Amino acid sequence: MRIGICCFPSFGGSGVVASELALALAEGGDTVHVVSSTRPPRLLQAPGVHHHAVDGAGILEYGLFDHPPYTLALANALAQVVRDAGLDVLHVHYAAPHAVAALLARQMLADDPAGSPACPIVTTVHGTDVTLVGADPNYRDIVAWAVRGSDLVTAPSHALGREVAERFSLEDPVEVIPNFLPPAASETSHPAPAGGLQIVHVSNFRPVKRVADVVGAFARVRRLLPARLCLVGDGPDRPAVELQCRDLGIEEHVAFLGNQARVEPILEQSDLFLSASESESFGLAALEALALGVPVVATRTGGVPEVVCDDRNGLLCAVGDTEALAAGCVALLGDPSRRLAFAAHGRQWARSSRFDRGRVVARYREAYRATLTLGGAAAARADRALGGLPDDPLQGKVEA
Ligand code: GMT
Repeated sequence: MRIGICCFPSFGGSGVVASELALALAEGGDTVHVVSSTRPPRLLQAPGVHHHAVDGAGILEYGLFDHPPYTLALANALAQVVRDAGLDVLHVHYAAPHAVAALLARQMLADDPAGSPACPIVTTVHGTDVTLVGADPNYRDIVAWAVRGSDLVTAPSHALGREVAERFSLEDPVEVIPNFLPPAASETSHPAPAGGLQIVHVSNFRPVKRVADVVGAFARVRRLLPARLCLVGDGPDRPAVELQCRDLGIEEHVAFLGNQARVEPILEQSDLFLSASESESFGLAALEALALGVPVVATRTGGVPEVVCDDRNGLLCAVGDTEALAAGCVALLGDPSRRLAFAAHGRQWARSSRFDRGRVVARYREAYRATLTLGGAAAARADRALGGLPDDPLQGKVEA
């Protein structure tokens, strides 16, 4: 098949899932075209994957726009790639702006006098595109339009699948295809032992990750155990978290490692993975930790309980309960035999068929094939959706 993939070039999350999927599909013989603003980090060395960079910023030189209209440049690029590469299917990751741009591209091609065979659109929602962007009144209707107009919607967890179906009143079922374990995530790199007890947290330091709770919980742990905390990733909350560490007097026990192309060597040197997210559709970093035998202490939210088995390979607590997060860390760090049992369970669970790369990629291929027979049904739905969006079922009635 000729498959187009559109994603963010991010170090984690949807960008990683999309990149790893592109690599696996290309490895299996499909022709893969990735469209993103820059080459995603995991595709820097991927000769089998064609990359198309989208640069909407050049237009700023005219002085007309305050911000580059990236979605328009992306729609333009997607239409070109669909037409020139003769794509069979276009798979977009994250609804906004990717699904919106894909629907615009489809409309452009439908009106193209040269004609172009209809290319189905598969949208994978990843979490905040539904829970944050999709809930924002400034974006809700256009995200709903794009999701409803996609030929197939997939979600990495049942929790997010339910939420997107309910929030956007989808007519067709959402297909739940879990994220898979990237091949390198289960390879042991045998780094030098770090010594002592190490807790690791990996995120993009956005408010939804509640990194302040991670640090708050860690400060409580420090009162009882001589542990250190490794913070991997970068984002808007990092300066505040650095300040918080200084205020709490724990800065010498906390390492800020920034974005890392590969987190496995750091995970392997760690005894515990700690996450305090407000919401989390899946939690890929937690899965990667489990695969390397690192138990998880996390908040019970969204799809996390589908990835972390409470009291088997991790401990789950309520969002915002830093005391419980700290107690979970102390319970596992202070009990090596329980920690080892959790580590063994996690390794087996994360490497089970449920998260197996070959199996998950085969499910995506089946999903793509199924959309080939759908024709213009979704396009018609999208046009109808423009005319009358349902009231937001999760937010109450919309004023007439
Ligand atoms: O975690 C983030 O904020 C990044 C975000 C993304 O879209 O890149 O991650 C989301 O997608 C990942 C891959 O499916 C999931 O593992 C994360 O749980 C999900 N994040 C949230 O739902 C907050």
